[in-house]
Amino acid sequence: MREYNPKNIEKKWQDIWDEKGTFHASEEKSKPKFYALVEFPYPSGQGLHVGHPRPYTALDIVSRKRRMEGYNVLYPMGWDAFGLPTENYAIKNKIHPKLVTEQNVARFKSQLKSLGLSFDWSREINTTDPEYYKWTQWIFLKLYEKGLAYKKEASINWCPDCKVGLSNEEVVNGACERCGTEVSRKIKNQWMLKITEYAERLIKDLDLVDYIQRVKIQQKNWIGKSEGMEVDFKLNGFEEALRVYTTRPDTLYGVTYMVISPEHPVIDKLKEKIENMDAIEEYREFASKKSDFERTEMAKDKTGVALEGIKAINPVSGKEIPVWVSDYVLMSYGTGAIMAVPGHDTRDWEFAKKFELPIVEVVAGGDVQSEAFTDIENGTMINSGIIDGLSVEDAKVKIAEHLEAQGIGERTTNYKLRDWVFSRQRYWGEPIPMVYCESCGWVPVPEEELPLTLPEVESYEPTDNGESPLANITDWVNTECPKCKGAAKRETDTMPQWAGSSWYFLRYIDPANDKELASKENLDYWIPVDWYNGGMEHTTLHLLYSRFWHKFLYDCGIVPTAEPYQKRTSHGMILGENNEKMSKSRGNVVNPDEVVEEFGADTLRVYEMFIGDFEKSVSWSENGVRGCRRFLDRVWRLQEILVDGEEYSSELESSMHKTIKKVSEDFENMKFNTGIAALMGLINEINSVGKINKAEYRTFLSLLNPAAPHITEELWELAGFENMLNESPWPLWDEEKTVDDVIEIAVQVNGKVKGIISISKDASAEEAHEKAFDDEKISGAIGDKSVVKEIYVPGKIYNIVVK
Ligand code: ANZ
Ligand code: ZN
Repeated sequence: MREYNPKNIEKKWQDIWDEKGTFHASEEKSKPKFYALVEFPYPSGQGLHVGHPRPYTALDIVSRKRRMEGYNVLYPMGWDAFGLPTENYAIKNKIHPKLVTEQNVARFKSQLKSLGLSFDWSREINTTDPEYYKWTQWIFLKLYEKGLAYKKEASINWCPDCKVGLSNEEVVNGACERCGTEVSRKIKNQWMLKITEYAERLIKDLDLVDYIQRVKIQQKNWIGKSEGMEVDFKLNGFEEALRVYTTRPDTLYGVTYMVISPEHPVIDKLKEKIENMDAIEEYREFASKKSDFERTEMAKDKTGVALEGIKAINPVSGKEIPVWVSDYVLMSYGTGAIMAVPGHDTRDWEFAKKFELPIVEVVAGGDVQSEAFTDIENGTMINSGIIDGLSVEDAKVKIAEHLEAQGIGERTTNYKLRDWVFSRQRYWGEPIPMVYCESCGWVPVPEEELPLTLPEVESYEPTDNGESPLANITDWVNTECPKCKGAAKRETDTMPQWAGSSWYFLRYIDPANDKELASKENLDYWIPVDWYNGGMEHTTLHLLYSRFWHKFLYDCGIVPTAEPYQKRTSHGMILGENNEKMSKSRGNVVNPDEVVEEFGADTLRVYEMFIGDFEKSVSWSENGVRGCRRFLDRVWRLQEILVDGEEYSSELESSMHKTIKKVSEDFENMKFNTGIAALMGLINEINSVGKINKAEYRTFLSLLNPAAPHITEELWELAGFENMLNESPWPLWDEEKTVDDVIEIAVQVNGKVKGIISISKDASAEEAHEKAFDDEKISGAIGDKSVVKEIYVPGKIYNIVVK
């Protein structure tokens, strides 16, 4: 027997698969389909990280298993290649970002290939390819046509280091997601996408899909649906009322002052009457420098100025209250004005303490002078006029009806979600296909002229005043108005990196189509994606954006389903040996190439699946890698004890069925680690029996194949088995043979035998309970009486006491 040497076999099988197109999805649509998707990588200069193969191998396992089960599987891969790191590298090294991208893609691709992942490489896509971004631009034009893309002067998050506008989603704890620099504000004219129009559907349609719970929760929290009321407060001596948004109209009697945002337009309208306009202007200037994050941070000291000369009237108590300007109220949420209830809202309380404003208790139970009492959902109203003595719940309804009857309030819904800032002042992105004409305004580039390609430029560096480098290419900028044929200028902003990834899963379905983004026939067959796995860090960005675009395309009649992904799962991170995040600066980065070189791709694959619970973060362990290699060495040596036999032997029969069941179920349920552990357990048993027959060997290799495709294919060939292993059917199990020594035990209800159940002699109490309560005679005997006690004596009897 030859020794196990992955170097001799891994490349060999990869070439065979490539040559035969083994993993190409078929155009033939009679078979059931399975569309597995993993997030396509950003081809960074660092090359593949050991974190990448974890999700890729996981869905590779499922894809390989499904092919063996007879599915037509689409498991594609491509490159999300626009973006800042490449551009920054290009600027620094004076090389075109296109070349940087090409080099990085080549490296990533050869790394992925060396792992034996069963991607259909014939469908590879790249978001920076004009034939691809033609359709990204086309979708933008559709959005524009339907009124969902608009240009707006907006105060945006600005990264002074990257010189780029950021969406709220790209700001993490007040800092730029990419470079960590503190984000400031800048007024810019930006393209915006109306994702808010889809807010409700983006929440509601989560009911249609099978996402892991934490993903659904994060999506909902990000959209942030809030139900409350808008209430008008009269301003003393003025026509105009000040409208607030509140989720707690029940606390209306506890309102002791109001707060408006520094940007609130009412300030300018009341300018003449405000006695301290200088101080207000000064405060506005001060607030304009802060990001929304800084402004709303709980821990920050509260600041503000009262509007002197202005008073508001509490609409239920008739009391006069002051109006303050403070930056903890944002213009972009609700109405930009609030009614402050310091007794029951922490931020209002801090503000009231600082500026010595009255604090009134309106829900009983706390000590509002020393702390805001916020735990009030089940409280009772006090000091509250017409709602005094009511529960909070009833008070909300009564006050709402009262305000609505008087025409000074209405129930409304608000969302935290903001429209998507879609402009970037950078070079390396999709040009936004719009032209500005002095007489016609914004005019879309005609569809036939797409793709609108990036021009060649000398320098990719953004200008300091925040214009895109494209603004300097006058040849490109100056153009003709598509409408009036007069002189016009092109938009010089480009799209954000999230654009290309918002629809890429559709392009894999028909990657060479030059008439449509994908044919209807293909979309009808493949969509939705059956299983999409990706990082939790993409839950509020990419996942939300792509669901939005998909819904939009659904409304346009282009895609067949309201949701793009039927199932969404997420993997944990791989950390360094010391349990810290792997990073260059910590010097704890493990390079997958080196692991493949030393141990083989199959070992890396098995290890990454065996390392721990797929959903949890785990730390790398070289000992663990060695352990997995030893397991594969033992698999290799099974050849030595291979004997004839086309039926499972009596010694191994039950274990074979149990393992098939376990591995089949675990691989479908993301329990890759326990699936592999079952195979390790089986090999121990085989070794203690001292032989494995051909039937058993076929099954064993088939079960291990999705995780370790090279070694198993080689052993299959060495054994002289028919066909290739990946073309063989997935093994089936016989449920009865998975049950150990079944015995019958009596079930008594209040001391009388009411039924007999068949159960394994060492079944757990839960299993026994389930069997007993499933039995019609026994459940009939229990009827609607309540169970007070259950006693299970394994192998003997199950007693139920009812009353
Ligand atoms: C009175 C009140 C009493 C409030 C109370 C809360 C608790 P969510 O649930 O996040 O929607 N608010 C409204 N608009 C705001 C803005 N533009 N900037 C900052 N805060 C704003 O929060 C809604 C609550 O946040 C509203 O209900 C309002 O304060 C405040 F015991 O009104 B509440
Ligand atoms: Zn024109």
